[in-house]
Amino acid sequence: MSANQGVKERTLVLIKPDAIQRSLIGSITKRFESKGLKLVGMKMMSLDEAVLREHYAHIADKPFFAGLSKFMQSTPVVAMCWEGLEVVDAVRRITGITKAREAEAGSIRGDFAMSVSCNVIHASDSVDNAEVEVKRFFKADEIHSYDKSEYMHVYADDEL
Ligand code: IDP
Ligand code: MG
Repeated sequence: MSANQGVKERTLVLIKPDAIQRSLIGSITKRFESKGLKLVGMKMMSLDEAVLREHYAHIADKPFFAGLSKFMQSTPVVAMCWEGLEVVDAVRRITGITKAREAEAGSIRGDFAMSVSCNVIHASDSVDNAEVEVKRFFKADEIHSYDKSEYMHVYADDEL
């Protein structure tokens, strides 16, 4: 890997069961690719109650958690790790707000979803949480390093 493609920042995205059922995996992944982000990890996996309690610890005591947990276990999810400059913030902007029917047009939730709970993807909300979440869903050898030839057109020299 060349020096100018060193790791910038990584974030976790989960494609949720509503998107799996609605055949949106390709459309959603395309949004991140088109933005210029580098895909460094990707797998389909089934989540259990334990990992969901950990992942959603901040809302595990809410009345909707049981329903959310059931929903998140209703199909496998697609876990993705994306890399880029200030990528955590960039991906949250592309994702849109939690209540999808009010999410900005052009965002993934704004364009593909209507629900608060079935809002098609999860995205890490801070750099610190992203680091923890990537480790929660990926083993070290499931995250890949490689040069992406388009980087020289995605970023200016002083950003690389
Ligand atoms: P976020 O996904 O936009 O970061 P969080 O507040 O972290 O939103 O909530 C995690 C997930 O929990 C949401 O994406 C959604 O699926 C679900 N959720 C959040 N609030 C509600 C609610 O009020 N009712 C039902 N589900 C909710
Ligand atoms: Mg969140």
